[in-house]
Amino acid sequence: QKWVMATGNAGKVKELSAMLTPLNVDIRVQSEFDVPEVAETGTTFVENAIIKARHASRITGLPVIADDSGLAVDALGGAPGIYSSRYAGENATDADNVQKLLGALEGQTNRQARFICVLVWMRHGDDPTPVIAQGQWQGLITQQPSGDGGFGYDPVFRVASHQCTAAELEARLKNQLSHRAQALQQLLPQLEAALG
Ligand code: ITT
Repeated sequence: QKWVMATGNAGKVKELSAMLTPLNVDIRVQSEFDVPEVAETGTTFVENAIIKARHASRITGLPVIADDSGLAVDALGGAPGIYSSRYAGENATDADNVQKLLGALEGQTNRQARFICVLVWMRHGDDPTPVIAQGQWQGLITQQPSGDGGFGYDPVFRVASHQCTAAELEARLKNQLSHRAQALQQLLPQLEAALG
């Protein structure tokens, strides 16, 4: 069994690789196959995950797992949402996005937010029954960044249960708690059923 991970995000690759180890599947990254970037033209996480999975699967001819995720902040009406990776502009770094977020929330007392992750797995590019799962992770946006683990908005995402930011969690712990971990937990039983 060989699958491709349809993502160019190194943080996702690291987390998904660790979480998928027990499956005993040979998981490859899409960069090995020169999969070009595809425009994420969907209006939902589900649509964008399907677009990325289908694209990579058509090019590689292999089963694919894709991840579309983001941060939804209550006081910003759910922004940056599906635009999380380019919140501060097309070539924004994680640090740029974090700064833009802290600026947008300046003086705001409602710091409630959640990470959302949709995982899609499909057998081939024309698979009419892709396997889809979602996970969410509730937290609070801090006043300043702290910690250097994880990626993206982790340094400003406070995990109430552990009284620290997601970037201060041990990688293993983040992989048990996160939106991505919760999506994977939903995905696994469906995958087992689909794979027989
Ligand atoms: P691919 O499309 O190639 O997978 P991407 O980074 O463009 O990579 P998305 O469009 O799904 O992927 O955007 C996800 C963004 O949401 C990501 O860049 C982070 O800013 C944020 N994000 C998602 N999961 C996160 C996590 O676990 N911790 C922190 N930030 C996260």
